[in-house]
Amino acid sequence: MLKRSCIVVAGALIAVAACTATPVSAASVATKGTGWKLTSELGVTSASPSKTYTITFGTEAMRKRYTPYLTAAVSQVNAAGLHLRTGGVEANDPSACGPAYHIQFMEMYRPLGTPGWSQAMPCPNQPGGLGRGGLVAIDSEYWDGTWPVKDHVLRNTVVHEMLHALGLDHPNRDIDKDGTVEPGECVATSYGNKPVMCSPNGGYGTTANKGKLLAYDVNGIKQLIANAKAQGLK
Ligand SMILES: [Ca+2]
Ligand SMILES: [Zn+2]
Repeated sequence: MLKRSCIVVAGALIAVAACTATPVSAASVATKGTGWKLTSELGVTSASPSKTYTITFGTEAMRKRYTPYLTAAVSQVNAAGLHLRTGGVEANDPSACGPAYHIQFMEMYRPLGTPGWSQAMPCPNQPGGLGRGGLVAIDSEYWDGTWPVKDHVLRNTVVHEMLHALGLDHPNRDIDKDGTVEPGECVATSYGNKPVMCSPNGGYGTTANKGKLLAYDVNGIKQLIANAKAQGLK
């Protein structure tokens, strides 16, 4: 089974992220709701209503590989009020954030050290909690034949990680009240579909909808923008 994680990419960034989250103080800022959760732990709870976030890729091969997987999700994010586009090739460093409002895709062999795990995070602890992009490290094992992944899982994973970089966290919660938040324990639609941000392996399984956000995830994006506006962040 494919697994995913949201916490860290590597190096210096980890220490910052793990140790010093900026508290959210404004009463008007909401950080979680039904089927969505924002990245309060990393100090990112808003997204700019005016800037455009650009997804870039470490190589041309990656750009060609991932852009089609992201197209539908990018449209949905824009429809929700967050300006997002796929861009070109850009050098990146897994231990540091890139240019402002960039989401940098890279491939790494087991970025978390665990087979099948990919990772992503927003640049942590931004002023006012306003996200400025982040880093995505896709496990290279999906592509070298050592970790076969179903197509819909792969597409959902790529979108899931991108949304982490924008500021969405896992919405898993203890629905069955057994005292533990379990893998896959997320709200679901009447058809059994869970948020693409549900960990692990959320999102639609159908050909028509793989790689798309559910309404739960869209509500999270909308809240990132609403939180910025509520605080007067541009
Ligand atoms: Ca539980
Ligand atoms: Zn995740």
